[in-house]
Amino acid sequence: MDSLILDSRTWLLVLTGAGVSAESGVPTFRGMGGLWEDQPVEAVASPQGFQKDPALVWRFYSERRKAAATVHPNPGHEALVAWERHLGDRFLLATQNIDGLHTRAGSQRVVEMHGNLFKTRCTQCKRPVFEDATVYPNGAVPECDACGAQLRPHIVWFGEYLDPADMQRIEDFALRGSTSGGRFIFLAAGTSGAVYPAAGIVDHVREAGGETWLINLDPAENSGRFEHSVQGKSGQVLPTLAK
Ligand code: BJW
Ligand code: ZN
Repeated sequence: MDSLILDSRTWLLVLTGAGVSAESGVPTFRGMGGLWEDQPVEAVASPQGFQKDPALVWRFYSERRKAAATVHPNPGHEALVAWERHLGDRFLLATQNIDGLHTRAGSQRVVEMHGNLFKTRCTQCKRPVFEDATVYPNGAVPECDACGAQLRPHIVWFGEYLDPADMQRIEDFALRGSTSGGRFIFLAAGTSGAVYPAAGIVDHVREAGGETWLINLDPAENSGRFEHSVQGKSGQVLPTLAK
């Protein structure tokens, strides 16, 4: 197996997906067949789905809040914390996961590209996003204290734009890494490479001359675009990968 060399000239951008939380007991997206209660996830994870049936959407996220509150980070999360300690500002973790497990494990330089399951925001007013682990009772749609409008989960749904500040942070890091004169490495773990813009990061990194790695249990949709590929569970591979 190739090893990943992390030395004093290495810049490392990591992208994680649902597979990294699988060993903690969080079901992956495509593992569920992209279905929830027999309907496509897009029906509950889209602005159209929320407009049509906000109570159903809140039930979906309330159930996931309940489940995610009982799980714990695994050795894959912990390996990323150790790499960050070693590399400091030459490390950035972009995660598609909304379960907050990276932060709970101790990762600090984290961009939550698709939002956070334990945050809520107003659909209408400028009230800031707030921490919220509430499991709303069946059929309930919470309302904003400031303006009375419906509240929604702070999640990036299908067809919604990612926060431009998050994308900027990833791009800035990639630019600094690729022009540093050192080695710029991009490593994706536990992601099927099916959802954009995350699935396209590998192409940008290669254009910028970076080295690319994929750690995944099954072949990903964008597997062929990575130079190094290790098939396996992230909780087993990540802790032994770096030299
Ligand atoms: C393990 C493991 C173990 C298991 N160890 N591995 C370009 C082309 C075509 C379409 C588009 C495009 N650009 C944008 C789009 C539209 C869309 C999109 O990408 N659609 C695709 C389906 C084609 N993208 C968007 O809508 C994005 N917005 C956007 O681009 O705005 C601009 C725009 C607007 C309108 C039109 C066009 C552009 C936003 C995407 C946000 C996605 N959000 C979701 C839902 C969040 C809600 C929620 O969680 O409730 O985020 S989608 C869902 O997929 C979730 C995940 O974060 C995301 C990625 O999934 P991930 O993490 O890869 O998980 P899985 O389950 O797919 O894979 C797990 C993998 O792990 C598997 O491969 C296993 O083998 C592996 N594994 N155990 C290691 N132990
Ligand atoms: Zn409001």
